[in-house]
Amino acid sequence: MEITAGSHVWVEDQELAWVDGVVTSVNGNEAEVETINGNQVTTKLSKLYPKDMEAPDTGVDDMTKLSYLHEPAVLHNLAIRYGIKEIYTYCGNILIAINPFQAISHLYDTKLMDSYKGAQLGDRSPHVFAITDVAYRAMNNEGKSNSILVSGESGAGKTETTKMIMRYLAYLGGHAAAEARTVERKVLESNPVLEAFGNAKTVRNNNSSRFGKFVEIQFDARGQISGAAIRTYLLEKSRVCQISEPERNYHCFYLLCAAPPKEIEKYKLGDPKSFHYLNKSSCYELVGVDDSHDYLATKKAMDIVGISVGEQDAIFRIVAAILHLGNIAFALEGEDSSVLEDDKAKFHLQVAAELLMCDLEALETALCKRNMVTPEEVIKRSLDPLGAAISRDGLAKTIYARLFDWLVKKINVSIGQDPDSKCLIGVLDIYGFESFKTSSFEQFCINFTNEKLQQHFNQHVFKMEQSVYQEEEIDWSYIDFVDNQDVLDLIEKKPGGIISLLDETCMFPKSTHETFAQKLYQTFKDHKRFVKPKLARTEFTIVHYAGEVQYQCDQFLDKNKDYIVPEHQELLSTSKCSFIASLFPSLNAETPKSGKFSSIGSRFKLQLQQLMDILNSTEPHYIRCIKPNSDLRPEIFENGVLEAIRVKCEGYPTNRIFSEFLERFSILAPEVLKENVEENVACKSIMEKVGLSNYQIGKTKIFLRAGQMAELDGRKAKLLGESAKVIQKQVRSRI
Ligand code: AD9
Ligand code: MG
Repeated sequence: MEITAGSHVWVEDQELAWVDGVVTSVNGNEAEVETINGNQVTTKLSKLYPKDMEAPDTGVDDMTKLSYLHEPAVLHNLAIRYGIKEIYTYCGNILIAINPFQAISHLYDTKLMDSYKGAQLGDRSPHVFAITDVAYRAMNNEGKSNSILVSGESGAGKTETTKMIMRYLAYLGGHAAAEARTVERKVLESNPVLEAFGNAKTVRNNNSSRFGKFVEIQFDARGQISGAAIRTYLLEKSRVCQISEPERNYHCFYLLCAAPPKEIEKYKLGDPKSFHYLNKSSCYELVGVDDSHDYLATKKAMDIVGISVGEQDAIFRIVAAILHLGNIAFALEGEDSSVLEDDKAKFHLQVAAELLMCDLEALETALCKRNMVTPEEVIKRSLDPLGAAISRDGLAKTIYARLFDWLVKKINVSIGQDPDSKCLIGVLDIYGFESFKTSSFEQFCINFTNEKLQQHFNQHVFKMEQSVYQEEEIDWSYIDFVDNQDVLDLIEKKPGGIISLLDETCMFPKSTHETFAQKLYQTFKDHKRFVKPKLARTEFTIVHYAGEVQYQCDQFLDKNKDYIVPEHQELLSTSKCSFIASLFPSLNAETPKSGKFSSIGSRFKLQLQQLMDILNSTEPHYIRCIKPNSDLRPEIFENGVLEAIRVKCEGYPTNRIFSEFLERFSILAPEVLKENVEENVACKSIMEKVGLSNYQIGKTKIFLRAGQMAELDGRKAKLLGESAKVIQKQVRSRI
């Protein structure tokens, strides 16, 4: 569109992201803009976006109704709606949800659920219930599985949204008889249990999910919930032993420290500040969270999902034992051996052994010594204090990870699977894109997941666009498909991708994180998506679809090794507590041999592929969550919403029903209305007169390429301006 003096535009702003204004003059390829907050800005013409002067003040509830589908228009529309507490907006049939960070009254109550039941999408204001209702109805009517994929950056509201979806599904597919309601109650109460053990406060979110979750809710032929399966992905184990300011460890540790006195005594707990695994950050309490209340609530939820009192005792005994393990400090003895540092360390060792119900000396040996197997004999070699501490942390992480897996398995068994169910609705709540000052293997896996989902999303949006075009019988064959396959290849290609190279490095005994980094630099020196930062020796950058993330290789090798120290395995498999022993079943031919390397990265890749296979067999529905800040600009990354819009812009982002188009633009060619031709012919004449091509005429709508709407508006404004001048002239000449 030609931008001239008088054009209404959006211009980038440091503070507000975008501000609107009027162009006062144009000089070559630069323009002067007077913004509504009274500033004069000089900027390149290419940096200006036209503002739609005909957009309604209250915003539109569906982004596809916007005339200009560009970033400022989209964000402005969301901001207007957010201002009037409308947190949901559609972009076609994708739901955008902005985190309100406060309870909005009646937004999720039963009355509202009633009103969405059976309603067509778009009949009522945008809502998570509306999308869920569509999925449920599609499942019932077409007998096909559906899925609802919730995405967005950390803290954007994915988990809360997922819980609302599950509540609404329980409402739709719930049972009338009280005794039959246990299935849906178990499904719902699995959330607080998993959150207690798998969520923690991070920089970005006080209740951040540190695992991915795919809940498959099964329905019977009458559309009632008949079973469910919960799959989880890659729990962040490192958090158990390593937290930094201002984060927290997993909630369960603080809940247990706030338990009633009897429990505190039983588990020999006390002030969380006294535990090494908790006191590396000074954050112990969360605003608005009462840990002692949540302890009891978690136990109640455990009751409901079918975890017995005895199992609960064992679970919390393990949680307490991990805290005590963390306090076992080592000191140097002789040249390179270690001993318990002091009496305090001895006390904690003793308590840990009691709680884990294993032999005290055996525990100490397992922590401080390693067996060296030679052809002749087995020699016990001492570890130095650092080695012993690493061994201790490894033990703590392994126990915790196995406990978490047990919980998931138990919940699945307790809810039960319906083998006859033909249809399911899958709900995906996976960790959002992350980029920290130091991003490690966990972020690498998380961001890999998001790349995978983004590809699925792109394909889906593209397919939906195609189906609209097909319906209108227009030619779409030459529209490019935006793809991120190159990033995925970089990460997962076998052989040759980063995960493959990492596995190779892990298997080669002499390698270090430095040799790994060198291998990456060499292999990918010409890869578009891979960058070696200047002067870097162990860092590498991936250009993700959502932005660049710099990874630190330091711990990639260790974190990729799923490895249990044989001494630890032996110790715990002989625990007198049958619960604990069952977490460490003795080895048989089928389980991987302890002490042998198995790759977390490769297993995760496989799990993701299986997830994608399931998703591909369902009809997907997308919800994109946005974490707002004062200017509604996504914090770290360009948001997925904009990504969706980018996909759309490859095709015909704007379409208008013929009559609407004529109403808006017939002024550009008033003669066509007089000719009494078909509406589509009239639309064509207008486009021809204005000199625009590449648009398409469908059966009921005209489809415009990105920018064409703005061009038409520009012409219209110019025409109106000129006719105003003519009128002024006429008026003046009469005076
Ligand atoms: V992470 O990737 O797991 O770190 P999520 O899951 O996207 O992240 P979460 O759902 O946990 O974010 O939301 C963060 C917080 O925002 C919640 O703890 C609530 O305090 C708040 N929130 C989110 N959605 C809503 C809502 N619909 N209404 C009210 C909300 N508050
Ligand atoms: Mg979450």
